[in-house]
Amino acid sequence: MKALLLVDIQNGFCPGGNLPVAHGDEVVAIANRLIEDGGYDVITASQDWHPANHGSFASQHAGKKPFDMGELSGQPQVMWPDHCVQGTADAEFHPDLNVEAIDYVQQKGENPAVDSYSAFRDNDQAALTGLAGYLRAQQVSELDVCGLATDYCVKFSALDAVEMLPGVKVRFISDASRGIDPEGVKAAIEEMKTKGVGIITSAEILAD
Ligand code: VGL
Ligand code: ZN
Repeated sequence: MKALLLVDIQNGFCPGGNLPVAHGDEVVAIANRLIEDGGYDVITASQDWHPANHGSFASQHAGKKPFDMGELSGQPQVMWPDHCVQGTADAEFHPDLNVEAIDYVQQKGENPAVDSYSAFRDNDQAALTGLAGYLRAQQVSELDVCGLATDYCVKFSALDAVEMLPGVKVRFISDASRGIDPEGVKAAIEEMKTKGVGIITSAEILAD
């Protein structure tokens, strides 16, 4: 079975959102085309879903501004602007995303004491989400990953897929993804390549 994982295609990461990724909204049309014509058996999506007091928010740390480095439960942590707070418009999927086609939504980042870039587990790797179990139950053998942001949640999700789903072929769809920091995006793509993630474009998938 072939699966698609759409990472965090939410208002908060699109222009006008609280943690906007440049041109983040441009992935929506490509994601919809992949859903429609990508030949996938299973469509999954992750949703960053933070409580208002999440510890990754600079607002929760005296003297910290967004994008400063700080600490969360003893680990280095980027201090983010408040974003994707549960129940707010910022946390909703982009309004043009074909959400009816999504078979499984994995919410993440609900524990205020740890961040969760990966759709598979928290950053401290202690608590797992249900996504790996779901994909195993669906007997998925190929997983394509795309969305927002390449240098954070997309990268960590793809790397965890390689590690947690042995035997599954994992690919990153570059044109269906956008990142926060251009240097970070380059490094993320190099790291994914090195660690066994295939790098492809949507054209290669849609041409098959
Ligand atoms: C993300 C930073 C904080 C992401 C989520 O979706 O890449 N980045 N929370
Ligand atoms: Zn977040």
